[in-house]
Amino acid sequence: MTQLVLSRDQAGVRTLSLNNPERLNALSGELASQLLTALQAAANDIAVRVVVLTGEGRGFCAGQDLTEVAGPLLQGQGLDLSGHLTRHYQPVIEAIRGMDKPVIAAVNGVAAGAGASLALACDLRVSSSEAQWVQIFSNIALIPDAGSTWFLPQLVDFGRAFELMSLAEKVSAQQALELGLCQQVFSADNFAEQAQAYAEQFAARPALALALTKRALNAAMTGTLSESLALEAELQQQAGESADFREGVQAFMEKRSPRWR
Ligand code: T3D
Repeated sequence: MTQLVLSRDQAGVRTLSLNNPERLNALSGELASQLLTALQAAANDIAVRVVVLTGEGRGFCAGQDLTEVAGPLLQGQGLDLSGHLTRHYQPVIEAIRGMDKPVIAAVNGVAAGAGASLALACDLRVSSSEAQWVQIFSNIALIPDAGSTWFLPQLVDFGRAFELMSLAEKVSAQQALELGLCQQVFSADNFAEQAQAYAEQFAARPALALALTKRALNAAMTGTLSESLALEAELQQQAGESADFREGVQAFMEKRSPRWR
């Protein structure tokens, strides 16, 4: 079986790299399935504190692998796109958002269509200076999927989201930073190293506190203020019962850096 997702561990950071570079890491059903398995393994591995999602070669991900759909489509066969999304994309997006660990998209090259959605689903995004971001779906008369209609308007306003989606405008790394699509832009020359160093900052933080913060932020995106206040109280109780909380307070009192478990 071809390994379509490569995995590498360093300093608590697991880097998952989409590995179909000849097609700019376009998402075949098999690639999506291997990605889901890799995300689940990372979620369940206590040694993994942060996950980085990136791509091999010059692309991050060019969205749906169109060679998979071209045959049946051009022969006039009906395609079960809804089923395809539910089976292949939805579980991946939910695995990223549901994981109790930071997931960082390291967008090394073009992120198009569902590839851009994949990046937007991550908790944080860093971009190579050479990368391009494009909501490319309307170029083939499809609508944005894999969560883009939910994530993008939360980062930019409704009008800008609609504009990017309708015109399939290519967004440079600098524009992505200005729009809030990514948190950092790193030089293409040593992008992987800088992305790793960025991820290690999160790996060095108290893991439970970050996990519960992610849970609270996820809930806040759909809930009311009252629900957020109640959830914060519940999760803060959990954080407050951790050894890391005691260590954090003790370290502060002793004027030293904390040693997180
Ligand atoms: O099935 C469903 O459930 C529907 C779900 C849909 C979700 C979606 O993601 S829809 C959007 C699908 N993606 C696209 O429409 C993007 C198609 N690709 C492009 O428009 C361009 O490749 C890019 C703008 C992304 C990059 O352009 P460029 O000039 O840097 O690269 P290129 O030369 O076009 O691509 C390099 C190779 O990758 C090329 O193969 P070749 O000619 O060297 O053999 C190209 O065909 C291949 N490739 C790029 N994108 C895809 C792809 N092959 C299959 N599927 C792709 N999406």
